[in-house]
Amino acid sequence: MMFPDVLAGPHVPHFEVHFDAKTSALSHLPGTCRLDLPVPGLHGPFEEKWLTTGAVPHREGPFYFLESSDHLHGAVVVDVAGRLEEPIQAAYSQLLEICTRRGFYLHRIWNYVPHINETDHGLERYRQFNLGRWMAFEQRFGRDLRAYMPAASGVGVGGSQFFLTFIAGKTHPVYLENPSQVPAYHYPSDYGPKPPSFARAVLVTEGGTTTGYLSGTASIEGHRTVGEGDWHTQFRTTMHNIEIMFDRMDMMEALRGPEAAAKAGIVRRDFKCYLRHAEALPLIKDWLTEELGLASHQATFLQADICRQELDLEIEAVVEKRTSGSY
Ligand code: 3EB
Repeated sequence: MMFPDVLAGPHVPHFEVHFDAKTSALSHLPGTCRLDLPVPGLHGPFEEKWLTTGAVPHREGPFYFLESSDHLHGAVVVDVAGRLEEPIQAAYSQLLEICTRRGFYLHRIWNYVPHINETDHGLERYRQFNLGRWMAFEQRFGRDLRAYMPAASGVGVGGSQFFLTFIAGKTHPVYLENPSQVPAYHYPSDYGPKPPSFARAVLVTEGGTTTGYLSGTASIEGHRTVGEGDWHTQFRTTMHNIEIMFDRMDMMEALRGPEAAAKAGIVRRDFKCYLRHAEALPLIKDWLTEELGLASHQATFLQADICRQELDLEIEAVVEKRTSGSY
């Protein structure tokens, strides 16, 4: 089980992500695993702590992770100077191998792709990444590959290192799609030789709570970008997609302010917003916190390039709801 911080003492093993780091680092201490990510912070908490009771640190090749009886939680840093296909396929193959051999399903992945919108050797780097990732899923799962795709985010980062953090669990999750968007794994080849490998959201029910992982959500309808050059339209379209997904997750109250959320048993609602342009922060921060009834410190805003050149923002969420027991 992963518990909110407040319930646990300092001795509980945890995986930490520190955004806005000057330099990258992936390290182990007894009972902790820590990734320092050089993704610039714009606002809100830049530290994430995921508690994993009873977990033990492991290292396999370049992967560092904590393993408990029901979860894996970890990260990898890969140097990628040239084309991305091969190193990404290798990293994903190893991750899928680690999970499968130990009996875990991937629930959520965060990808940070260096210079994501740049083209080298005739193919945009995000498309190179998609190709390598897809090949790894296909090699592991064959024709069934789409049935194993986790919720994910994929955004840009500077430098020449690829970063990935992941959560896997023993529970086979429920995978959800958005009926107003083409599933990303069915995007047509206009968006690259192989589509992105992720589900729009994943639901995991265990120990009396349901955790919903909402993938990075952007201003896309069908498979087309909506509102190029228009932050307000992009924000409204993104929120509309989020509402559709929260409805499907049975988590609508998580969008309706603290009282309604608490009353419905929502015990966690963490939103993260990636902005291509730091100048968009004041507007988008006001719109998002207003819309969700959040205090401004309750959402994290990071500066990152988004996987499509025309997109200026992407929003993701982790929500948790008590589904049994009294509250
Ligand atoms: C989209 O809907 C926007 O490549 O893993 C969102 C979440 C996006 C994850 C990924 C990409 C990814 O296609 C981009």
